[in-house]
Amino acid sequence: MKKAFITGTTGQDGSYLAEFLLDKGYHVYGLTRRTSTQSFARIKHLIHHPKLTLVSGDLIDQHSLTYAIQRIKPDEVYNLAAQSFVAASWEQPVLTGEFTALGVTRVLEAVRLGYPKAKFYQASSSEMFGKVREVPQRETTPFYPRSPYGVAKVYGHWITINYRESFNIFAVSGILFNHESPRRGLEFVTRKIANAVARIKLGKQQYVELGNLESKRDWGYARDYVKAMWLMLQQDKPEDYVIATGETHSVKEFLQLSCQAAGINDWHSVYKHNPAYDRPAEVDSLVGDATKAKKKLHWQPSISFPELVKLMVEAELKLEAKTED
Ligand code: NAP
Ligand code: F7E
Repeated sequence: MKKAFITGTTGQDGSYLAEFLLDKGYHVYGLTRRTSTQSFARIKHLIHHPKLTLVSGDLIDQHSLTYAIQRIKPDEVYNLAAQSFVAASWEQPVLTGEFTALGVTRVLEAVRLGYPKAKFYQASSSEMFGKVREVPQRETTPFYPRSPYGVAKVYGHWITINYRESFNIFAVSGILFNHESPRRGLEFVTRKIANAVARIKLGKQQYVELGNLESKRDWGYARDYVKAMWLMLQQDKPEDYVIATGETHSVKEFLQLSCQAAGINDWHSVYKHNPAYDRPAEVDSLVGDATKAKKKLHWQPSISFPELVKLMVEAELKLEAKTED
């Protein structure tokens, strides 16, 4: 039986990846950090699974990581934990660097010292492309990050490549473009819109306050993206891959389609601009070229952009209908 160690198990991607690997028969060891209230909402349906073991630790605690990997001897390590909210990275730039940048080195050190045979996956991000140097963005496009988060991810990306080249570790970096789902954090724009639109439809809220409606992202479905992570670790050679749909859409389009999906005729009537959500430096437009992943991993997205929006709005309508404020 294969063993996988996931950091960030309680997050959007970690929860889908844990499900995916458990379905494949893996024993999954999920790193969780101690908090005064538990953050297990996304994995509550898995908690009693006989092949899921939660392991206590933190990305800033080297010993907890090295000890876990020494003990578990996992075949695969997925480093998904991070301070992942771009807007918060201007408010907490040092913490973002600790978790999202140096945290990667700590997990790599744990692999190097604890079990160097493990294959390692790093959750790199399209935010590294920032002020884009090429359209669409691919594995060879130069980086120009626009936030402390993006800068931290560039560090994580290169230290992963460095450990591959220095220590011969099977370390890969997946450059994933935005991927969404009903398990997305409520602070991210897609879930924020889907949730607000559902609440407006049900009469629980009047409007949604947003920042820049013109920014464009290449949005895919999180379930498809965790499969790509696994595929990268099943290859003969460790290589880096861009994972994206190849389509770009604006925040405005996401809002319009969400309103349509909820049966709200005029999106203007439910939207207000709030400059508090504008960013000090914006990433205006991203669109990825996943040709390499399609060719070598035989990976492709399973749902379209309108289907993703509909799926998210329908999930919020169900959720909001059964919860009281
Ligand atoms: P997410 O929902 O924000 O989950 C982040 C996870 O990291 C949570 O489980 C969180 O634990 C954990 N974590 C944060 N700080 C930690 C620390 N110091 N020690 C241990 N665990 C810690 O993020 P996501 O959307 O699933 O993304 C997964 C990874 O992919 C992240 O590295 C993100 O930066 C990257 N990424 C995401 C996207 C995307 O579109 N989703 C695209 C490209 C790259 P708690 O539950 O305790 O907070
Ligand atoms: O913003 C604009 C905002 O916070 C998307 C993370 O998973 O994907 C994510 O980063 C866009 C930006 O995601 C609001 O200015 C307008 O242009 O949903 P977001 P993100 O910053 O693209 C990448 C790939 C990651 O790696 C990250 O971890 O939407 N926007 N109005 C807004 N954004 C938010 N959050 N809230 C607003 O009200």
